[in-house]
Amino acid sequence: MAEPTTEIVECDVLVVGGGMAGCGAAFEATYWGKDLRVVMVDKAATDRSGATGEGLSAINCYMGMKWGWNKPEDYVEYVRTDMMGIAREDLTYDVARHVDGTVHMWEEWGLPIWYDDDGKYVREGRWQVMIHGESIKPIIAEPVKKALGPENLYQRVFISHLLTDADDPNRVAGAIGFGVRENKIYVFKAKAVISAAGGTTALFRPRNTGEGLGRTWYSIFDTGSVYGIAIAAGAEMTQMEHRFVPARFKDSYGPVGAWSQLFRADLTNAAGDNYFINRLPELKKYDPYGSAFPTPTPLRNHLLLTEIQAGRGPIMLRTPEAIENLAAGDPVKKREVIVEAWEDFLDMTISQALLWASQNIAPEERPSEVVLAEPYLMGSHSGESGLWVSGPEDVAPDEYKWGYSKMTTIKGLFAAGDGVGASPHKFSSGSFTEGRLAGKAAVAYAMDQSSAPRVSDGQVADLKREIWAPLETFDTHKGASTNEDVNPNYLMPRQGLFRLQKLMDEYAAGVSAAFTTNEPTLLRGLELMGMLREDLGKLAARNRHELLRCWELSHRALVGEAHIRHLLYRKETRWPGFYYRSDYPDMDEANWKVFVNSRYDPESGKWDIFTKPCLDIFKPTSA
Ligand code: SFD
Ligand code: AMP
Repeated sequence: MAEPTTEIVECDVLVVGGGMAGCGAAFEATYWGKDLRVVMVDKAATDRSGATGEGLSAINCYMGMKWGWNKPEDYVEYVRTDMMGIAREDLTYDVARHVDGTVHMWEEWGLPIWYDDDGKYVREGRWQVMIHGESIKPIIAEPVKKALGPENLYQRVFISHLLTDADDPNRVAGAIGFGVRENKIYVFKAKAVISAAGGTTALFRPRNTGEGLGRTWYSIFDTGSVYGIAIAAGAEMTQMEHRFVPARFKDSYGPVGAWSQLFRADLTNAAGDNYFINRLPELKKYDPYGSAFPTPTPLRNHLLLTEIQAGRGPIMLRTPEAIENLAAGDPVKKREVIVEAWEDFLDMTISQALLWASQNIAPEERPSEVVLAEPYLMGSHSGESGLWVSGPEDVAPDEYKWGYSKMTTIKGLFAAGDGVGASPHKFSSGSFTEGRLAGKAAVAYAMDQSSAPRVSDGQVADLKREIWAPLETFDTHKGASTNEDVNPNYLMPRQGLFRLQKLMDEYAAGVSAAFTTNEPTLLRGLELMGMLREDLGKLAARNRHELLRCWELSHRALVGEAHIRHLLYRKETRWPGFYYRSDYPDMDEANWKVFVNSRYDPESGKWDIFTKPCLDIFKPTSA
């Protein structure tokens, strides 16, 4: 592979990632920073990149304040309870109080939202509204691209590292990456950087392997970069032990929310019994969360998993009865419900509709199997791993406030969406909203800087060499074996990915370990992770596509290591159904109702893990 050329891009605010949070950040930053240069860089094509690129069927975070449905405080209570008590209330409140404005703006931009006969949005559940959302991403991307201007949007450029100030390693100075379709290294110099590069998919061995590999629930664009680039730069992380294990339709990962809330379908065991209702008393042990309504997500999983472990699976989602109940004997209504059922998947998870078609499953005739998927590390759905950020100045207590809102512990580095930890249940609308808040704060920060950070030529030269190394490794050693995939001198990213996924699955409480681990298992996993990360220095790439895979893998591995270290540190089982510590099987409110935070020191390579208080800001009213 030829030497890459280098393009230097100078800007004030750099947004990394063009998904929900990135689009929100870029839109707001261009509004407030009219005299500034705002640049957005996306590893893919923004029209279809990120988790919403494949479409959505609902907006899962909407208060409905104009109709008096909910107050932001109500959402804080719901989120806190769903997280079994551990969430940053200031961050949740900040999103909740602004999210309706985002949804109304999207509607003006052309997003079709369902209306009922009273002229109100159709609600899926208390916080969710239904949309015809197959095209949600291009609809949102269009005005954002217009606000930015084509000269400020870099697509198909993968960011691999952050740059730091030559005089202050704790101040961000930009980011570096490479064009996946051109032989070019990009050096973005910026006063403020907003990291909005999505969550982590395919960190664990997925349920679908072989011919099904690549069909996952969460977005295949989201390969851990939002955490990987920040950890490597020394940013403080929070709740990296947390993960989201979604209950999903088997094999194609169709989401269950519309079925449980809009269509009100029951889940039953093989005998047709409603195991959920029967097992509810078991959750008392997790009070006050165990008796909350709705039952927190991990506890719903826990009931499903324990029923299967008791030998009473498979668990079936009773679609025929749900459709029959809603139709109440009216054939026209029944047809309407069936159409809505198919649209749910055609809007959001087309492969689930294909699976139904290919397996002759008509939802009005046959129930579908539901399983727990492999874990995902993310901060926007029912997961709360991510960066530790400063809270909003009017709500955050001093413990959670050290500067501009959404700024991480690195000066000038902001985060949003999946990137922000302890701030879950944002979904599409909340991630965009959090991006907007970060965008506005990053503009204020950039304007307050009397001088731009200094990027050292040495740092850039070192990183350029490091980024391109897998291509050189391949060129140097490719003749040593007859099969390019197998070579004593290097490791291909595909093999590395399988090794990482196996390790996480077996040692860090994946599917094959029944989501269970303990200290000796984690310690062995950490040892193996050390060897894997050492070997990643020998990654080889035949082309830029594989180079992308190499850097995605490096980010994933760093996320995996952070996850194992955090799992080790928290000595309790707080989220049964997401993971179990067999050596500490109980929830321990007295000692562990705290955030677990960490910082990797890029100089020494050492990790520091510690706790931060989990403060009640808004009084619980019911949970
Ligand atoms: O049913 C780099 N989500 C749902 N949200 C809803 O509101 N309603 C739903 O119905 C939802 N469901 C759902 C959802 C997602 C998926 C995949 C399915 C179903 C099948 C969740 C939301 O989509 C999610 O919360 C937000 O999109 C999160 O926003 P954000 O911005 O944090 O992540 P992103 O949108 O994936 O964007 C990431 C961007 O980063 C880019 N990127 N760019 C440069 N360099 C790198 N190194 C990069 N790495 C990544 C990506 O290209 C992308 O642009 S349901 O299941 O609940
Ligand atoms: P999902 O389709 O599982 O991603 O869920 C979509 C939305 O519905 C999220 O806000 C979930 O927390 C919520 N949800 C899913 N299942 C249930 C349930 N059984 N009870 C209450 N809320 C649910």
